[in-house]
Amino acid sequence: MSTTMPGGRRADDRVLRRAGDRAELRHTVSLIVPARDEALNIPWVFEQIPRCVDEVVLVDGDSTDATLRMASTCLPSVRTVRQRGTGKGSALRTGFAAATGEYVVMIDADGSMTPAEIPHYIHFLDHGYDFVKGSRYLAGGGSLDLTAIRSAGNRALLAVVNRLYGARLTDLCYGYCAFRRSFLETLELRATGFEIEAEMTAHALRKGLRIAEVPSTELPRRSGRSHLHAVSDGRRVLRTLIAERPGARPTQTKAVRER
Ligand SMILES: Nc1nc2c(ncn2[C@@H]2O[C@H](COP(=O)(O)OP(=O)(O)O)[C@@H](O)[C@H]2O)c(=O)[nH]1
Ligand SMILES: [Mg+2]
Repeated sequence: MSTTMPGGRRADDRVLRRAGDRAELRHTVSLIVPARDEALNIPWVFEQIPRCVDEVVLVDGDSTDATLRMASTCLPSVRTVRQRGTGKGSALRTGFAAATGEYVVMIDADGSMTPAEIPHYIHFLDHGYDFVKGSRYLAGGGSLDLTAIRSAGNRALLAVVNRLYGARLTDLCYGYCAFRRSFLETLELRATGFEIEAEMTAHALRKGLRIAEVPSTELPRRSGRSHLHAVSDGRRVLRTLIAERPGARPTQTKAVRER
């Protein structure tokens, strides 16, 4: 028998298992931050990291400025690792391999992504999704950083991924993502450059991971210049999407991976 509590709640509501109870379990979170010459931007990013993050791994790409010193001054508990290989993709893969949290979130170090959004990504992982990607095109998101050429390229590549993989995504080339670390091997990441974000999405789709998109607002990088080259990096993304498409012959996949 249950007794009625103030507000109409029943006493045994406290012990019954309810839908959504699993979300009460707290999972550990690693934040991976690839950085190459971002000393001036790191303080803005690090001072906003929310409490739900247990570990911050900064992956340095042979910075020639004070990136490493700035990182450990702003956040003494930061783990800094030197990337293996070159490019953002190599940096992220180095960071993923070093992560210890159950959830892995990746964020840029240039101040274009707001750390306050991290709990939105965690929310979807807590509720059963495996791979969560930010979208600048969902209602509630946006970009102040996309140039006309980048926006056109992103839309064209998005159309390719949706067509080849039978998906209905709203964004593709955006590096604010989160996933369960238990799926790291499943994701089979090999990309070295900026095509890593497309490779992650392509493999998540191909392997049947449960994918969610969350609205995200991209701000202009706070200082310094982008390391991305719209045309050559766009081409790498396209080659990756074609080579990794469902049903592609392994020989084709191998050819692109070895380029
Ligand atoms: N470790 C490392 N980080 C990189 C490399 N290339 C870019 N990044 C970082 O990746 C993030 C995104 O790069 P960015 O140049 O802003 O590219 P964009 O946002 O596409 O214009 C930033 O935090 C960069 O510092 C690299 O080769 N190594
Ligand atoms: Mg940027």
